[in-house]
Amino acid sequence: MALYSKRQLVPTRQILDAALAGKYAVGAYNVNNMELLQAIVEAGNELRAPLILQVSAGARKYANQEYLIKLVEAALNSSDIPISLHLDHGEDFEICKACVDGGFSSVMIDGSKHSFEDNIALTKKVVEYAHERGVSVEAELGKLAGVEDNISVSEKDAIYTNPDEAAEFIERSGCDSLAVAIGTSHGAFKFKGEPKLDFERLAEIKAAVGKDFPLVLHGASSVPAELVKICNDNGAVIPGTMGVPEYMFTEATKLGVAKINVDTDLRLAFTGAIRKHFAENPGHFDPRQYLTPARAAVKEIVKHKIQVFGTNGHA
Ligand code: TD4
Ligand code: CA
Ligand code: ZN
Repeated sequence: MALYSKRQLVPTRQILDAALAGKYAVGAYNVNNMELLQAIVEAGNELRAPLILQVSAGARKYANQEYLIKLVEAALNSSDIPISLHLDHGEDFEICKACVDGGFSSVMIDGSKHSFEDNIALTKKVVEYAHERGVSVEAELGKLAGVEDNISVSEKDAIYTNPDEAAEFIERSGCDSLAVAIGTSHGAFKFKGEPKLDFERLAEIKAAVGKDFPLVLHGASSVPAELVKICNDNGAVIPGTMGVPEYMFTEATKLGVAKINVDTDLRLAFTGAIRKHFAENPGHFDPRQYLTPARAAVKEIVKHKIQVFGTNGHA
């Protein structure tokens, strides 16, 4: 379905194919309100970077899908970079259908909690509905569980993505991209001890699925110490954080990762700026006063991500 904007969304698979060909990755940034969206789109515009905007079930519940679509229409009209709109972690056919019908350019069906066969069947059903309407589909195989430092080989085999299964899954489901489990997890507490991703496994997955198939890295926030410090220096209590070190994205991108999901870092930037503003201006109560620096902080972190992922200059 077309949006009511002068400019239209770009199919996500098109953005990902260009990223694979150009050997860079595209950040997928979670959108929950107007300020986050404006920050992300301004960053992409300034650095000439294609963008994937993603909306979770939680975002739909918080903001209402219709409001978010209208905001994205406004963003399209105030930018000239390729933008796609993606459903993040759709858990059943119905939510995927609602987003396809609403005009999204891709949906994720997250069937990772189901058996291999049930995940294939569910993904295939979403693919059939979405492809008929020009919408691409991301699927997930393996579990993004919080990972301990000393995870054993047999535990890894149980939760991480199996390369041969990945190839079979893609072949049978027809999905356009695949989220892989190689040691990342959502949130601000990703590792105990040394951060470690299973790049050997990622290389095997890439070899099994082929070099032209885009892989997706979830739970990819870096949780920068500076951002956590701004929060904690201004009243927050967020100890023991750890994210994915930035140097790892170069390796991941070489091994077929074309989409990198970032939410936590945006939350930290937004919240830190608000906390700092209130600490310095206890008398303020106009939302525009504290949301202006919050929006600026998110724009700055997104610009940084764009440079780390190598997305700049590709729009
Ligand atoms: O898929 N995501 C974003 C997860 C969004 C959280 O869902 P709710 O909006 O429902 O709370 C990621 O992979 C982001 O990973 P990150 O490392 O940023 O946590
Ligand atoms: Ca999942
Ligand atoms: Zn995710």
